[in-house]
Amino acid sequence: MSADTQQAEQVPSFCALCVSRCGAIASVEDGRFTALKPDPSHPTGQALCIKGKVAPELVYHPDRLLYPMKRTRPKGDADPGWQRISWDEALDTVAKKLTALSDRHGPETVVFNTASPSTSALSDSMAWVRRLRKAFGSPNQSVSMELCGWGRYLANIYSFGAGLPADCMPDLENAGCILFWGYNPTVSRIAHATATVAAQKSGARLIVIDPRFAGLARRADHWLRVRPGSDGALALGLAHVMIDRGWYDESFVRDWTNGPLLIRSDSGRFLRGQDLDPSGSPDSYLAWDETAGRAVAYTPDLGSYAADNAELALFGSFEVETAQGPVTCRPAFQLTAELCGRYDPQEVERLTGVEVDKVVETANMLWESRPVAYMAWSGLEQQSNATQIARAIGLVYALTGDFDAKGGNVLFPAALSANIQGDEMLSGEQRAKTLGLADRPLGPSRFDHVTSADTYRAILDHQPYAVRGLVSFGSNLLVAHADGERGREALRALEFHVHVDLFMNPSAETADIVLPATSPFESEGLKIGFETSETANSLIQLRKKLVEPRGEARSDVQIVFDLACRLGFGSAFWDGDIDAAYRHQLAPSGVSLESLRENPAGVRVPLQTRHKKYTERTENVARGFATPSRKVEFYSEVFLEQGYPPLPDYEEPLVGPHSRPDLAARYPLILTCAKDSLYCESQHRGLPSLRRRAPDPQVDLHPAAAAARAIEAGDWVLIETPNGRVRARARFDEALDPDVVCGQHGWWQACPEIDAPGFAPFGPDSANFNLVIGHDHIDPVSGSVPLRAYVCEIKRLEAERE
Ligand SMILES: Nc1nc2c(c(=O)[nH]1)N[C@H]1C(S)=C(S)[C@@H](COP(=O)(O)OP(=O)(O)OC[C@H]3O[C@@H](n4cnc5c(=O)[nH]c(N)nc54)[C@H](O)[C@@H]3O)O[C@H]1N2
Ligand SMILES: Nc1nc2c(c(=O)[nH]1)N[C@H]1C(S)=C(S)[C@@H](COP(=O)(O)OP(=O)(O)OC[C@H]3O[C@@H](n4cnc5c(=O)[nH]c(N)nc54)[C@H](O)[C@@H]3O)O[C@H]1N2
Ligand code: SF4
Ligand SMILES: [Mo]
Repeated sequence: MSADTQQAEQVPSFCALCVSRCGAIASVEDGRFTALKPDPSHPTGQALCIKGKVAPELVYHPDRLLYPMKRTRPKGDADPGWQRISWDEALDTVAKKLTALSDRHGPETVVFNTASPSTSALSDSMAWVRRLRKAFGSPNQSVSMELCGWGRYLANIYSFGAGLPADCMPDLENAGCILFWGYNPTVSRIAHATATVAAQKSGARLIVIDPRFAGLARRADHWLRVRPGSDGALALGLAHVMIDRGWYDESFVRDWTNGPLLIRSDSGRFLRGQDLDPSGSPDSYLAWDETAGRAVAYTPDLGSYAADNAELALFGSFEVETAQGPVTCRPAFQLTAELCGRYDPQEVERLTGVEVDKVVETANMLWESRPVAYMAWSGLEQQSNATQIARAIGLVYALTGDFDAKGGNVLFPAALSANIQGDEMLSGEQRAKTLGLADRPLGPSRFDHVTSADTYRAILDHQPYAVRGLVSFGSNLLVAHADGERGREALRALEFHVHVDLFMNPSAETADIVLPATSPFESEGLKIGFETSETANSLIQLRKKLVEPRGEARSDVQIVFDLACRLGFGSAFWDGDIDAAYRHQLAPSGVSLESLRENPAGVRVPLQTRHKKYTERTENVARGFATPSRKVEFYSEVFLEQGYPPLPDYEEPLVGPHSRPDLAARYPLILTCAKDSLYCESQHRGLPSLRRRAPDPQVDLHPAAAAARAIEAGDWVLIETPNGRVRARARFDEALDPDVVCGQHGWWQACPEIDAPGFAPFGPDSANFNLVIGHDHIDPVSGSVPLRAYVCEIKRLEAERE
């Protein structure tokens, strides 16, 4: 050990730069943060990625925003004329402008927007930003939910009444079989990758479903190279094999899903007590009792069937005598099985490219190697059929019977804490004004999130009303979301825009006021639970401020509290006293702020996981699931009522080769994308140690596809779609389907230290991937955008310019 290292203070910490939140030890020398290393004693500290290791480069980057600034020239002008101002002036201006918009037009005309906590330290402040927004009275907050969380958290609420797989996390330690579907934790959540490798060492099987042979696919028992966006067909095909061969948990299906409940063939609705007898219950359902040969009632409030020993039919078709005459009814599971029956392995191979044997072997492994723990993410979120893909995978999962079972997907217990999101401050009347609610009533708006497209529409078209203000804590809308040109128009049209960030990104450039945020290493951050396991969730840690903030940067939490006070919400924000707020938040946990400050490695609270909590009874009524039937809902009447398919039927990607044969000749390839291990989304290209390793935006393609286009590895090429063209550098990947190419989004930033260029966010030299994705064909339920399955063509750039 060198003398230097010996002198360095070693501070237990965690890296907050992405969702992994890796436990770490930071070195601080003479008030300077110099290194970050893994802390194997921390539940997420087995390893750090390179971004964490070079975090000091982020902290000391020369382009960091250091002072509040205001624009002095019109929006759209090449030179915004940024002028340094004091925090007092900045906060006063922001408060004055926002109050004026609220008074004149209503608080809903201001949208709050944040970077995703999965790709930034917004996790420190997210709940406080929500509280600020609710105190202000706006129902509108955008955080890329339509691209990054819908399929993980919200879509399966309709099936399971819970966020599956992300709230009910994969219990990797105890899993018999791990299923990663459109998820590559080697890049995106290193704590999951290390836990998976450990689980494999103790015998767990691994199935990876990904168009690329990337990350853990190399260590998988089965890698399924699915055609981008055809995942719904694959899920239904797996479910078909499982049902057909009897590889499913029949008692779970019978007792805990709505599979036995009868559906009227005339209306597609559940048969209800009232249908049999007008004085019967409108709330009770019916199932078919095979022993008695008649319908038997099920009452959700009681969670039970009228006859204890009824043998409930899962299959068949039954004539039921209703008050209006006989009606043919079938159990929901019969309809589910019929849907899946349309996707036999041959059809699945035709649609998805996954061979017949692989489909059968994978279904078998899911059954034989239970318990199954699964995680699905970006590969499935950014699709025009994202909701039904998530529900189709939920269907496969229900067949395993492993929901909330040890080694399955478990709702881990959490330390008690006060809910500080301020829900009580937003009235029902304001909530009803959430953008997007009218068009997609089951979508993100129902759960407190608005999409970027709805935000742009409200700004530009004043639909359903005019949005005039934007408060952004991080985020880079114009690069992270599709339809950047319209986004730019929208941001320029805002009456007032304040952006809080570490860097001046292309979306911040149109702001009126820019405020400098600290990196997580310059500020405290409270984390209650590290999510990935019971042990991880038992840890509460108050990340220490390692070094003083750069310039006049403030933490997001500080800025929220400062703004709240200026806006007159001091009483809801402990009069600006953040410690008092933390004390309030921590009170139910029994852990004091002082003990957290004394123990920077964190304090553990005892937790005891209870499994299969849906079986727990209160006054003899089982808890069940938080759905209308209190069962897992294969068949959703809620969907039916809104005009969506009640079963998770497969729909081709809307801008794919099958649904748009008219485009196929000109755009014969399928474009998807993936994250880079070196960079988070549109960040970090300015860090020399990272940029040196990957200086250019890449597009991966099969050598045969390249040869057919006279493209050599390393050539600059154009990715062209019906919506536009952007540049990237060709990289070969022999494991790809020759019809599939995979790009990267997020390129704009330069790295002058190593002479690596920036890329214009718009125009002919742009490398802004999302410019080539259109916004016309989106998931009808969630508004998700097909960033992962779009027709395209690749051309050599020189050829193009001739
Ligand atoms: N290094 C790094 N880490 C990150 C981030 C980052 O940008 N960089 N971002 C953070 C954020 S915000 C998020 S949301 C998470 C996301 O984490 P992941 O979901 O793991 O991220 P991706 O690499 O975008 O997508 C996962 C996989 O989906 C595959 N895929 C692409 N199209 C399809 C498809 O049609 N079907 C299937 N089945 N798979 C497909 C890709 O090849 C990729 O390997 O990562 C977080 N962590
Ligand atoms: N083609 C394509 N597009 C995608 C994706 C994809 O996989 N492919 N992924 C999508 C996904 S999953 C997501 S989540 C979105 C991400 O989109 P965004 O959430 O907008 O994330 P970034 O593009 O990384 O922009 C983050 C900005 O926040 C700033 N920032 C970082 N940390 C902090 C902080 O602690 N405080 C403050 N105030 N600012 C901070 C950064 O400097 C940066 O300017 O992109 C989506 N777009
Ligand atoms: S994976 Fe990397 S960036 Fe993410 S928390 Fe861990 S060290 Fe930080
Ligand atoms: Mo994300």
